[in-house]
Amino acid sequence: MRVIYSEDHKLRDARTELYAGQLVTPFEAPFRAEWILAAVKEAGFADVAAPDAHGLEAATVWDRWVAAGFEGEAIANSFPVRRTSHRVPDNIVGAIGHYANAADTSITKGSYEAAIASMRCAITGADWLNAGNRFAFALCRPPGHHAGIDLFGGYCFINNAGVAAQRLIEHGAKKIAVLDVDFHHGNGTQDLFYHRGDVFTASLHGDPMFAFPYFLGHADEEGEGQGTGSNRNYPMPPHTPWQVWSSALADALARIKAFGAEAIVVALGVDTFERDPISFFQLKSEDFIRMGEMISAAGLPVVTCMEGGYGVPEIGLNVANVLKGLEA
Ligand code: SP5
Ligand code: ZN
Repeated sequence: MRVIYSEDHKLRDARTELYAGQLVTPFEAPFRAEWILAAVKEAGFADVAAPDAHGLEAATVWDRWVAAGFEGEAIANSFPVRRTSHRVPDNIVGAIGHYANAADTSITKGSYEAAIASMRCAITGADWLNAGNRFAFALCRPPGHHAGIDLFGGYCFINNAGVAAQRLIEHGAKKIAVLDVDFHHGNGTQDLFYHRGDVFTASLHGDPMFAFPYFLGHADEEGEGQGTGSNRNYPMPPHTPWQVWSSALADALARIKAFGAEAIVVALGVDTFERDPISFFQLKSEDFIRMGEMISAAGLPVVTCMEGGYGVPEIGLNVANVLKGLEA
């Protein structure tokens, strides 16, 4: 298992998240990646490498926000919804709203650079598979699975797992699967591949009737056009335990095999943990070992990209347990 990690994740260190009507310290914070890195090393995963360099274009959002004279972090408060125009406003508040799918994610100085570093980890992880290896763990931070084609939000800016899948396709794979086990629906990833037949997307998550991202993730979303049948959602209710969750995983893996995927990109959130502060499933630390074992039993190369998992010290152990299960 190669672990790919960049210190540049620390450039994403927002002070504010809009949560419960208040600006709170963000759940998605630098300690997460540090705790996870420490735990995977502690568990014996010592092959840690930096990501390769990949293009960095200039981003202007933060500079435009500062130039507007605003003192807080950049958060949109107005959005295109029903019966509105698709034009991108010149005004920076409107422009951010145009590209946002949630207002929980403040943009800050350095956020873009961190997002690019996170994406580089995913690309380097995919390339580890392209070089003929079976397992890579891209310790991506910030996460990516809520980032759509032209949308950010849910703590995500660039869809790292989606980029990894595309990298595998561009290296010659005909069919790839993205398996999203984060507590939240992978709405961004679904958006990226919804009309494509070469990438199967499956997401196991809190039912959007009760959980973020609320507006996508229902069981009847199956893909469209060329992508018909290549998206599968497993929405599950509050308090879902491993016994129920794992039968959804078994179904997803069977469909990934039937689809003919040549590799799996796992979008790994450990916010399914019973004590996660913003989620409502009941997985225990030892369940994450079983999760890794089940995914491994599909017999395919696996690049795992880090997504969510918050607040509690167990996030590191839970990630390490998935990696252990994969290699078992
Ligand atoms: C990558 C990822 O896991 N993103 C999640 C973003 C969730 N942001 C909104 C959080 C709202 C949570 N509300 C839960 C109430 C718990 N009492
Ligand atoms: Zn999540």
